[in-house]
Amino acid sequence: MQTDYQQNGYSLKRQFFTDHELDVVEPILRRFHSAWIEQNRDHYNHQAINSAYITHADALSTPDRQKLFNFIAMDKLVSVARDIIIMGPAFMNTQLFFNPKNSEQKNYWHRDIQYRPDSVAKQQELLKLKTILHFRVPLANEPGIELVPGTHLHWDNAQEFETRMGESGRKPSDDLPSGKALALNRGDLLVFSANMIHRGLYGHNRFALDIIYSDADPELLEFVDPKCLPEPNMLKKIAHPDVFTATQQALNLP
Ligand SMILES: O=C(O)CCC(=O)C(=O)O
Repeated sequence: MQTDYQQNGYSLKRQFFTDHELDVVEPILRRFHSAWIEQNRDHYNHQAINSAYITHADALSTPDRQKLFNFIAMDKLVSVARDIIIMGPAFMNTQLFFNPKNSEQKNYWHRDIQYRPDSVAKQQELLKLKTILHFRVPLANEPGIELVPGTHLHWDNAQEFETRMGESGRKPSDDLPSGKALALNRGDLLVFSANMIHRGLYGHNRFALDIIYSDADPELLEFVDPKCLPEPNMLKKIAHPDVFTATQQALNLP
């Protein structure tokens, strides 16, 4: 029998995290966010909806990084990642998603692979070969994510493609009849393929951590900043250090 993920490209697990688990990391993420806004004021004021590289050695104190790494590689989360990436997931990055400052700003349908410098033919080929997963961890209730089920494996129909590309009079924010909106609550976990057609739904006080895991593939991991990975003494305290060492090995890092 196919799993939810295999069939639809996503898996939604309600009340996956305890309050305590979230309470440990939320203050760290909020501190990061305040500092990030200070350093990126112009971008934040004009269009930002996310930040990244939260685990960078220059971004957090050592105890805060350790707590965040412990969260990212906790047993039950890595177990979900392993069920999907059977060969073993590799840590790619982290992102924080928040509302645009301008409440009129529109969201946009996309596949993450469309931002790579690959032809459409190559993107279609990559779809079936490479897995990148977003683990969305909402810290507050949010309108969530809208996605087009099954598009982790199949290409767009004409309307989906024109919308995503903003062609033939369509805008990337136009509704798609094939879209499925998944409202999320604090405590839920949504795992979805970065390859599939999706868009963020802005509103409420959204503040979500996305943990990104992928195949241990150097091509996918090429933009990993080594300073976002745990140092050897931190690895020893993590439940599943292999998700980080997989990244180091794929990139031939010391
Ligand atoms: O939540 C959003 O604004 C977009 C999310 C997204 O595109 C992603 O996680 O790849």
